[in-house]
Parts: sequence; structure tokens; C-alpha cells
Amino acid sequence: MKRIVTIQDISGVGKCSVTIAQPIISAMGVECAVMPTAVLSTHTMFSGFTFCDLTPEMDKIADHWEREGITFDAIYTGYLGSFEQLDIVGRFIDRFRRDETKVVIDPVMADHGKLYTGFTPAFAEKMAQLCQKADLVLPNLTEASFMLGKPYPAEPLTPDEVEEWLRALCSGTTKTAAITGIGYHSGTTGVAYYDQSTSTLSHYEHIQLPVNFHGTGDLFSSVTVGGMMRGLSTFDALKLAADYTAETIAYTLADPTHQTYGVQFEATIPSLLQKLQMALA
Ligand code: PXL
Repeated sequence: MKRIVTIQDISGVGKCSVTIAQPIISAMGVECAVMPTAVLSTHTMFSGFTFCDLTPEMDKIADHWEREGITFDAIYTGYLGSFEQLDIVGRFIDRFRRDETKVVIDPVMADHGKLYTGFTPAFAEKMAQLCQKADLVLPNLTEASFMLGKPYPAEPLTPDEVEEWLRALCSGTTKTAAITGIGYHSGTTGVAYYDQSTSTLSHYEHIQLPVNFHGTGDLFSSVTVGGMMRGLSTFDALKLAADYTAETIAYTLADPTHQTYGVQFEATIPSLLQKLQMALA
């Protein structure tokens, strides 16, 4: 069985980061180790959340894993708890990356044109440097705009602009990049993907639902990592993640008791596994 490590926070209530990555990646048949970056009472969309920064623990955890000879088939990073963690994660990648290890960086820091509470443009700039170590980076449009130093677009990007943004994300040593939230027709959204080794651009469009739930980016990234580890090509893993995320949003929306803080992915896991089996067949 493949083993990955995810490096992101534990938010006790709110369904994001580790509380999505662990159940999803495990359900997909991949062992999911955790390097926690912070412990919060809830994610940061609630007011009054507690925040325990685990920066001082991270190197100690890595040292222990190294002494134990633990290895990872993928390193998947998400929400980081401090500016210093960008360096710590960079060092972690250098220590634990083997030839076959996939490094997937979701540069969690912003959405809908704005940085999340606690993040700064300097963090975004340094995150862009960390992304140079990635086999795959998974920004949303806002995160891509911060990392590239481009204004958040007032109008949907054209296919030519999307290509320019993806090429810019891969202009250094980043191998592949996918931007979520890209649709070229009204009522649609999707994921645009670029592989710099073959200069191939791909786009997968699907229905856009009229709501934004928290944690859907983490759901998307977790399924992508799980799919890649189960042997799907990166683009097939992205398509699986896009379909599953859209289905889970629709399912959540259809439940009149739903909470806006998170999606009901627990109920759609059986469908994810069916989709995975079909994609692997
Ligand atoms: O879903 C991204 C995310 C992860 N972790 C925490 C967050 C957010 C988004 O706001 O607050 C703590």
C-alpha cells in the first residue's frame, strides 16, 4: 500500500485540511500520515477560533520519522500555520523526497480575490518559491494571481490567458500545475492543467453550482493525491476530483439541514470509490 504524508492543520470543527485528507485518502486505499501544522478549534471562517501553532514540533517529528526510516510515496502540503513553516516544509521535501515521491503543493492561502486571515503578500511570494519544488501545484485562481503577482481578474480568464498563467506557474522547476475554478461558458467551471515536460495544456469543464462551501479545495486536492497514488494519470486524477467535488457540493446543497461550513463528503465516499474503480478499469 502506498503511504503519503499530508502537511496541514487540524481544525477540530469545520471539515477542511486533515479532517478531509485523512478520511478521503484512507478510503481511497492509501495510507495517510499527518504532519500537523497547527491545531485550531475551527477553521478560520468561524469567529473566535483558537490557534495553536505547531511550528516548533515539525522538525522534531521529521527527525523521528527519519530515525525510523519512514518513507513516503507522496508529500501533500496544504494550509501552513506560520511563515517559518514555508522553510520547514521546503527542508522536509528535500529530506524525504525519493526519485518516485510525488510532491503536491496546494498553496492554501486565499480565495475569491482575498488572502485568508493571517496571510500576507510576502507569504504568497515565498509560497511561490516553495512551489518550485512541486511535481504538481494546485492553486485556485486567487492563489495563482497572488503567486504570479497578477491582479485578480475582474472577468473570467480567456483560454489564452489561462495558458499564460499555467505556463508562468511552470516557468521554473515546477513540473505541472492545475488551476481550479476555470470555466469558459456560463454555468460551468473546471480545472485547467499544464504539463511543462510535454507543453500540454488540458481543460476539464463541469457544471458550476451556485454556492461556495468551505473545504472544497481540500477535498479536490485530497482526491487528486489519492487518485495519483492509485495509479491514475495526473489529469485523470484531476477529473475524478472535479467530478467528485461537484457531486458532493450538489449532495450537500440538496440537504435542507446542511451547514455552510463544510460539505457532506462522508455520504458520497461510496460514489467516490465507484468512480475510482471505473477510472482504473
Ligand atoms: O480549506 C482551507 C483551510 C484550511 N485550514 C484552515 C482554514 C482554511 C480556509 O479558510 O481556515 C484553518
